[in-house]
Amino acid sequence: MSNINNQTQDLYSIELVQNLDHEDAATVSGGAALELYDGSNFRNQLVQTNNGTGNVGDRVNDRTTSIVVNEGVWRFYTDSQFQGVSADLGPGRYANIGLGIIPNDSITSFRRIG
Ligand SMILES: [Ca+2]
Ligand SMILES: [Ca+2]
Repeated sequence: MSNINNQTQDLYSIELVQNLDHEDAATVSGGAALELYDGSNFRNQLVQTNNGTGNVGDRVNDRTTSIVVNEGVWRFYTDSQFQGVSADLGPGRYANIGLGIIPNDSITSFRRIG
């Protein structure tokens, strides 16, 4: 019985996503252009967004350790208002940005550049 119930739920979820407009569907499926995580290997999501910001705010500031770029090229900065050390990342999954990309737990602003 539990297998049947699981299948029913999966089908319902797929139908729900298809009924949403493109932007909402992307949010439901985790498909925003950019995703920031507090932990390495994409643990503890901080933000998923399609927009840059001059200041990520206290909840997110200096916490990012891993990043998923689903779309575009983004520039990340250690200081607010696009100042400080920066690094550019195109589409890909970056499991630990502290390993040669930009210092761990430093990102304060970011914007899409391509
Ligand atoms: Ca972190
Ligand atoms: Ca910072």
